[in-house]
Amino acid sequence: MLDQIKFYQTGSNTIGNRLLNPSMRAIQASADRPNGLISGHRACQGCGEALGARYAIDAAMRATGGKIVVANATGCLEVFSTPYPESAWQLPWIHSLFGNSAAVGSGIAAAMKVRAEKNGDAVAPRVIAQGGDGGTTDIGFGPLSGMFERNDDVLYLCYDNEAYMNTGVQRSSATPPSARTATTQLVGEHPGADWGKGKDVPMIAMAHGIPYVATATVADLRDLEEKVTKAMSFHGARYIQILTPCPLGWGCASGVTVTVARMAMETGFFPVYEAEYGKITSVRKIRQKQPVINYLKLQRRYAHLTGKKADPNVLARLQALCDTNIKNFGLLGDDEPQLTPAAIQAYERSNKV
Ligand SMILES: Cc1ncc(C[n+]2csc(CCOP(=O)(O)OP(=O)(O)O)c2C)c(N)n1
Ligand code: SF4
Ligand SMILES: [Mg+2]
Repeated sequence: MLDQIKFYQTGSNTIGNRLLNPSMRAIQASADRPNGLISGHRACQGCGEALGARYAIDAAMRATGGKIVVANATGCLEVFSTPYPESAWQLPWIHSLFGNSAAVGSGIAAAMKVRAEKNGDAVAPRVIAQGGDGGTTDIGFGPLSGMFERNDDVLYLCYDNEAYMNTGVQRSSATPPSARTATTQLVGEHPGADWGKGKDVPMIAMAHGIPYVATATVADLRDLEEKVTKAMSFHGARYIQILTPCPLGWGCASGVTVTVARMAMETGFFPVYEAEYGKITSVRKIRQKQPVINYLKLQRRYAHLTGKKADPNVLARLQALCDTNIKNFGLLGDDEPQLTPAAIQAYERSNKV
């Protein structure tokens, strides 16, 4: 038992609340509070993923009376929360492979259902599968689509930081165009990530017609909590994609994580909405519309677009992308969303101009 809290790495015995005398544990570690992810993890300062996971999982715990099991894909969230032999999770939690957390979630949900039926339990524990954007939009995409198609009783949470952060900031299918990553360098005629590539997984999830799909950001944590709570009121496949800025990969100060996420919403860069059975049911309106440059200039991954040598055509293209989102999702004033499931493909194409 350690008797002194240290907030720095000390080999394999780095501090974890579970190793501390109960009187020394952080208040968040109290068994009476629904704190799924507690102190002792090793996320970078200002990590949007740690913030998002904390609020999302706590909301799910509250909604289910603590009866949840979480399957977590490989990625920053898994790595920083479970430094062997410790864990910062205070709930049943399993590390799947990088690409199969949706499949592991599906399997657990099936097993829980059978067990509850056998035992005559009124309710079975609920299941959450989660992962980063790489694990979700790329390598885990097949199992995720299978989970949607079978309508398995799993809530999938994608923590979207728009690249493979844990392995050194490589491009994923969620990396926005023109962003610099380790694999989309500032070279050639079109520096940064290519245009015309990538996947809009919330839209793809909607096209599966599953009960509930939503997007959220860490700039509006109450909205995130409400969406997770609502997701837990449905059975069947559900999907929430949470924009979680990564100070390291995005090149922003650790103190502006929430500001950057808010700017992603206020520019229309990241539309925030929810949908039931393939139809948009609500959108989070822009409160104070911002030009895209105000979002870009907070991040060094876009430094080539904010200095004197910035290409005005690329900036205009990024602004057009935001404007298209604003129009399609009805993000301003009393505008209605224009997207229907049938229009999703057209939307996909229009965002790739
Ligand atoms: C099959 C397989 N391929 C590659 C890896 C290496 N790997 C571990 S984490 C990771 C990146 C995760 O990116 P993402 O899912 O976006 O999560 P983030 O770290 O950004 O939160 C990769 C490529 C692996 N663990 N397993
Ligand atoms: S690299 Fe990014 S996602 Fe990973 S722990 Fe650090 S801030 Fe979080
Ligand atoms: Mg990622």
